[in-house]
Amino acid sequence: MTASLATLSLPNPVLTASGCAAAGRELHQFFDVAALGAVVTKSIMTRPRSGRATPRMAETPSGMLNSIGLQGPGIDSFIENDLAWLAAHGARTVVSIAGGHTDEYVEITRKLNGNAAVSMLEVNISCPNVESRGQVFACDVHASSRVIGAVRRAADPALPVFAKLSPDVTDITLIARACADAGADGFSLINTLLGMVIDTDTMAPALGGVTGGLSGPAIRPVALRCVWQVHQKLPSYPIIGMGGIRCGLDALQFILAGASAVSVGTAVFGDPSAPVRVLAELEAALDARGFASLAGAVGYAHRAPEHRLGPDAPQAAAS
Ligand code: RRO
Repeated sequence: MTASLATLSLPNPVLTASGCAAAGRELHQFFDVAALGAVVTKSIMTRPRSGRATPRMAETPSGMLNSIGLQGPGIDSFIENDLAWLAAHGARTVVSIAGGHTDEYVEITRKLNGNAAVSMLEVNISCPNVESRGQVFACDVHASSRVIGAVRRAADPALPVFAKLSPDVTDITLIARACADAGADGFSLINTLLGMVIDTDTMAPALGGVTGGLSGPAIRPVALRCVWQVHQKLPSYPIIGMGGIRCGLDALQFILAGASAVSVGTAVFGDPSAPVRVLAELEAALDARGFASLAGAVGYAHRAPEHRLGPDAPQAAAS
């Protein structure tokens, strides 16, 4: 079940999704956070931030809308309290970083350099809940390239830098290509889709922030399509796939589409143990299909029919 993410090797491919489990403490009541491939922390900015107006969450069919607005303690407190707690509990940590402008990403990156508790940087250039759509860097090739290039140059060379992209674009592969050219080592796909709900009693938007990010099973086909397209265009770049994963077979779809690992997010709100359950179910599903290793299944669905093997010849499928 070893997962390869550029220079980072994880013991298994199931991670939390940024924003759904803060820095892992709450989940640790339900399972050992060190059992996961890694914990992906809530996107952090330079200074403490209170976030958007309430209400911040709304239910939708098969999904959830959030409008948190990057609430967080700021990078210094995060390093001192959250990162230290994760390291003390043996968790591998992917730190999600966010910024209002390129310099803020660079400042955060420099503060994390040299910290042995950090396994990877996930550069969140796709938060939908910002004041201006112009700040959704991942909706523009030049802005994406600028941020990812600056972080890549500022970060420890050994630290993998993954770009977290938005599905709210016409062609996600153009953004992925720009990030790859700027030095991204891989991709986290996908962030939430921008949506909204109107409360028919108050006849006003249900969220204080009016619009919010849609997550959960409703977005799984969109997320899977993004992983498929990016893997097809950039097959040598590792992908962490996410979007509505609730069980091992959901995770398997992402692996077959080209993801080398998966993040479990919204599912933890209803089932806090979902990440470890998904891991066990994924392992069983790979085994049942005869894959000798996770790596043999990554991108398997892209194989031409003549190279695809039926369940009668499973061991060959894993090679
Ligand atoms: O904090 C948020 O409101 C938020 C973030 Br940073 C993000 O990347 N995606 C999302 O749905 N919400």
